[in-house]
Order: sequence, then C-alpha cells, then structure tokens
Amino acid sequence: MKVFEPIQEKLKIALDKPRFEHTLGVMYTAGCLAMAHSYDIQKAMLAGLLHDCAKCMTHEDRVALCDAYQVEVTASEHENKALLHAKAGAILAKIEYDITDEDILHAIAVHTTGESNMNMLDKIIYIADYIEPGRDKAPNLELVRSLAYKDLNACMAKILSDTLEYLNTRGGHIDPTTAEAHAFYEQYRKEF
Ligand code: DGI
Ligand code: FE
Ligand code: FE
Repeated sequence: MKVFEPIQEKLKIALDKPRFEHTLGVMYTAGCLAMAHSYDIQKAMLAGLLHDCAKCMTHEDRVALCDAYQVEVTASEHENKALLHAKAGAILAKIEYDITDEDILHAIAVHTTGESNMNMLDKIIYIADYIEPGRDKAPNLELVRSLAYKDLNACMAKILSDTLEYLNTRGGHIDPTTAEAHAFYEQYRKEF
C-alpha cells in the first residue's frame, strides 16, 4: 500500500532479506485478521510491518537503545537475547519511523512474549507473527491458522501452550511474561 512505501523502503535497508520477507507476511496476515475480526485494517498492517524493526540490530545496540529511553531491561532479557527486539522495536518505531499510536507501539513491545489480557491488536500481531505464510516449522499450524480467523483467545491459548512445550523440551529459559501470558490464556484453551 502506498502509505507504507517510505517505511518499507527503510525497513528493506534495516533488515536482512528473509526478515524483510517475514515482515511483509506479517503485515498482510495482520490485515487479514483485522478484516476477520472487524479491526482497523491499516493500523494492523502498520503494526505488522514494524513489529520486527529492531530484529537485525546487535543485542548491545538494543540494550543501549533501551537505556537511552529509560526502558528497563530485565535479567531474562539479558539472558535470552531473542527477547529484547520487541521492547527495542517499540522505541525504534517511535523515534525512527515516527509512530505515535500507542496501541501500535504496545503491540510491538509485547509481540514476542505476549502478556496477560492482551487487546485485539496485540493478539492480531502476536498471532500473525506465528502463522504468516512463510512459517512452516511450528506444530499444529493448520489448526492454529484456522483458529486465528474464528477465535483469537483460543488461538492465543494454543500458540502459548505449544510455545511453552517447545521451550520446555528444548530447555529454553521461560520469561516470566511468557509464563504469565500462558497462565492467563489457559482459560480459553479448547481441546481438539
Ligand atoms: O522475531 P520472530 O522470529 O519473528 O518471532 P518472535 O518475536 O516471536 O521471537 C521468536 C523467539 O522468541 C522464538 O524462538 C520463541 C522465543 N520466545 C518467546 N518467548 C520466550 C522465548 N524464548 C525464550 N527463551 N523464553 C521465552 O519466554
Ligand atoms: Fe519478533
Ligand atoms: Fe516476527
């Protein structure tokens, strides 16, 4: 879409090719989920486009960015370097890409761990990140994809339980926020 072109041009330089492709996948998937759930389509697409904007920086640069804007970096985020691009991304979206919409910035900040009681945009971005067409490794993708268009809470519950199972079997450290999100969405989990 024309309004997104300047941002896309910048992201093309800031991200590597696979990450840029993933970003477009998340942008379009977020737009589709917004259609299905009567959410603002352009806002969802913009959040999807920018959700990984800090993914290709070094961990040190992400820490420096958080320090500069007085955003706390937790022990868990120091330990698991895959996590901080979410918080750093929210800062970067604001200062580098001129995003002022707090909903978009929040959805970017929580897109990796999730959190309890997420709003609709948070869930759209979290889910779009997991199901975009380029993804092929997660288990139960067919089920999760169809659930995404029917029941956002049940879909969150399924993704979070699969993610925890994956992290547990892999011996990955579970961030407290991920654990909280998982505990919260268990009430919506449906057995298939
Ligand atoms: O940035 P993406 O690769 O598109 O996806 P993402 O932002 O969901 O981050 C991906 C990684 O984050 C994925 O490998 C799972 C991981 N993750 C999410 N919650 C936790 C976690 N990793 C650890 N160690 N602990 C968590 O609680
Ligand atoms: Fe991410
Ligand atoms: Fe992503």
